[in-house]
Formats: sequence, structure tokens, C-alpha cells
Amino acid sequence: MFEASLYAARRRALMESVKTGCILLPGNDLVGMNYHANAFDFRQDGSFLYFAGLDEPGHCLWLDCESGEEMLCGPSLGLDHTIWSGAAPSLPELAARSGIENAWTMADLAAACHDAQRPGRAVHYLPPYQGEGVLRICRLLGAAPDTVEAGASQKLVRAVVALRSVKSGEEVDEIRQAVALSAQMYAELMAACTPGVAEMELYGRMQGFILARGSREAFPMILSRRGEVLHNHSHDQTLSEGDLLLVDSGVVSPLGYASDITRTLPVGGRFTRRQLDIYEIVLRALAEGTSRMGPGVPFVECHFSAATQVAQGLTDLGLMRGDPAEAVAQGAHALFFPHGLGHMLGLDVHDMEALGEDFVGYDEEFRRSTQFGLSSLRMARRLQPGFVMTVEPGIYFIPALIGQWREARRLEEFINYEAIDAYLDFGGIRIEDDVLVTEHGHEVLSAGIPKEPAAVCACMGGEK
Ligand SMILES: [Mn+2]
Repeated sequence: MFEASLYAARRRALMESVKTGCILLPGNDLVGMNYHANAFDFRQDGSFLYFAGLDEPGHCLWLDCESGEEMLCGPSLGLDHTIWSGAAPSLPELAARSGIENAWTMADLAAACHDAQRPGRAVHYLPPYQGEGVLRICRLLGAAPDTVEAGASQKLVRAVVALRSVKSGEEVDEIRQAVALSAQMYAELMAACTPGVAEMELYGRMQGFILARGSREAFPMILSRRGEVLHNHSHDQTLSEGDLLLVDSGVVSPLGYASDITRTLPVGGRFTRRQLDIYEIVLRALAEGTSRMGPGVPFVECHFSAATQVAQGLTDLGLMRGDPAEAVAQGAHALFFPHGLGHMLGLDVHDMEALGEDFVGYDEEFRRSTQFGLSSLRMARRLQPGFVMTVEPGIYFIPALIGQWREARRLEEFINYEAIDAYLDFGGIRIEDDVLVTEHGHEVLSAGIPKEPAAVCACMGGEK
């Protein structure tokens, strides 16, 4: 944990921002895998972790914005828990670690909710994303399950997003630690990525590498020679010379902050000419998108810079045609680059996505587009110092999408469908860095993880 005073300051700032009513902030509970006692690996809620710092399951924070009173509520674990699971810190002990004076039982919390609701005071809560979380809100506030999502407090969501978006020095140091472990993992991966190796074996080795260093994955790793499937979680292929292996992975720091890195590797340590052509376009898009980042710059502009590089590069290769800027304005590049440039990174890998993407990445000034591709941009608004973003352009050849567009002759003034035929078996390339917005510009936190073709090939024991 950070110092207790830091969590106390965050809670004070939250209460000052919400001003009236009470805040009910539940942490996550254990969720049964196939029966209650056999639970999935526990993952604490990001907002609970941010405001309480406690990684134990089954607790709730209660904050009274008007009186400033704070309570930590949790289960009273008895001798049985000690016998089966070992001794756990007591509730008052946990509260003290977090700088909270009052430790309550869950029954006390139910009474507090009731007392607040009776005279009509607002009880603010965030949208829950697990069934257990929905039921907890129902039980505490007497709500019906299908009203819980709509009843979540936008005021609280906005206040939490405003606080969690700007990372303090301590938080950035945590992200640096996660990135440093990812760097070690990618070095290990590049050396191990040889023809004849099964994806599952590589995945197992990388997971083991992470676990053996006391960390765990921030999200299920994408490790696939079928990189054109954007979130491909299967690992059922075997690598051959000449394949491209796309690996998108992140680990957590000691206090739960994530890294999120993608590299695309030539199996056998050498790019073919065709692979290098596409790889270098993605690399230029990454450089261009990153170079624009700084305080006050709308992230959607970084997205457009990267997308224009993709369109320019593919036009030079003969796969697109016409004016690249106009092609991007019409959304033609999205046939190859159908997702956004990046997202916020923090305690959650898509930071605060559970609170609603539009609250995190959009505001009064920037509204989400409905255009294919641009509609998947998770973040458009202006950057501020302390924001940590991923920058992750890609070029993919998705046969089903190409087939559909081709049949409709969609945007054919910008797309050379005949030339694409030779690329239908190409797969996909994505390259992703983690970037901190600073007072005067930006810092690429993952700059130490090789991505230039010659450096990647050298790490893989090959040559460009
Ligand atoms: Mn990402």
C-alpha cells in the first residue's frame, strides 16, 4: 500500500467533489469458478483499490460527503477462516491501514444505507460489472436488479474519473515497475520465439515467467500467429518460419497498476520484404501518433495522425489510392486499422472502462463518432499532464471484413481491392507502447522494449 494519508486525501477530494449525499463504494468479492469455495483468482475493484488501498475481498467503503464520516465495512472472519485459509487481519486493523477510524459490520452498513435513504439523501454508487456486485447494491439499497445500472451516479462517475485520470508520481512509478517486468518478459519471449514452438508452450512459459516474479497478468495475454483477430485468446497453433507472432500482454505492479505492450515478431528472426513493408508503416504510425502527444492536445488528433500514416503507407504500397487525408476522413483506412489509437492505462488495463468509456474518453467538447473504426476510439479528449495512455496502431488483413467491403464496393475510390488479394493470408501487425503525458510533452515509458526491425531481429538471434 501507499501511505494511509494518501488514501485519506483521495477520499477527501472525492467527497468534496460529490458534495452532498453518501457514497457506497464496494470492493470485489470472491467469485466461484464451479462452486463457492473454488473461486477465480481474486481481482480487486480498481476504484476500491484507489480509495482504500486494500486488496482483501468482500469489503465496502461508506463515505458521508456532508459530515466527512468514513467507514470500512467487512465480514467478521472467525476461527473457521483461520483454520481453512489462515489468519486474516482484523477489520479495525484493515481500516487503520487505510487511515479510516470506523470499522463496521455489513449489518451496520445496511442500517447506514437505510438511515440515509429514509430522509431522501442520495446514495451514490458506481455501475457494478459483476453479478455479485449488482446483488449487493440490490440488497443494500432495496433496488431491483434491472434498475441498478441506470441508478448508478453520474456525478460519482465523473468525480472518480477526474481523480483517477491524473496519475501521481507514485502511481507512475508503479506503472514503470510493471513496464520493466514486461520488458524482461519480451526479452525472454523474443529469444524463445522459434519455428516449431507451440503457441501454448510460449504462453505457458511467459505466464510462468510473470508469476515467478510475483506478478500476474493484467489481462489474458494475446499470443497468436493469427494477429488479424484483434482479441485472439486461443493459443492452438504451432509457429513456422516466416510467421508473424503478435503478442499483446500486460502485467501488474506490486500495487496493482498495469502495463500493456504489444510487439509483433518474425518467427525465425527475419522479416520478409512484404512483412517489413507493413511493419514499417505501423512503426511510422506509432511514431507519428506519439510525437503529437502533450498537454492540451486532443487524443483524437493523435489518432488521425497515426491513421493518416497508415493510409499514406498503404497508398505508397498500392493497396490504397487517392488522397490519404481524405481517405482517413471517409474512414477508408479502417478496413486495415479498425480500432482506436489507444486508451488510458492505470489500475485497470483499460483504465476505468467499467465506469463507461464515454465518461473516461469523451466530454462536452468531443463526442463519439459513429463511423466504423473511429467509433472504437476509446479516448478522444484533450490530454493532461499525468495521463498515461497506450498508443497502439495496427494493420490487419481480415478476410471477412475485406470480403464484405469488396462486395459492397465500399470506398473503392480509396481502396485497391485487386491488390489486396495477395495479402489475404498476411495476418496482422500491432505495435503498442505506454506513454506518460508530461508538463511539456510526453515520455515513452516502454521505450526500452525493442521495436525497430533490426533491434527486434537482433533479440531473436536473427538479422533484419
Ligand atoms: Mn492496449
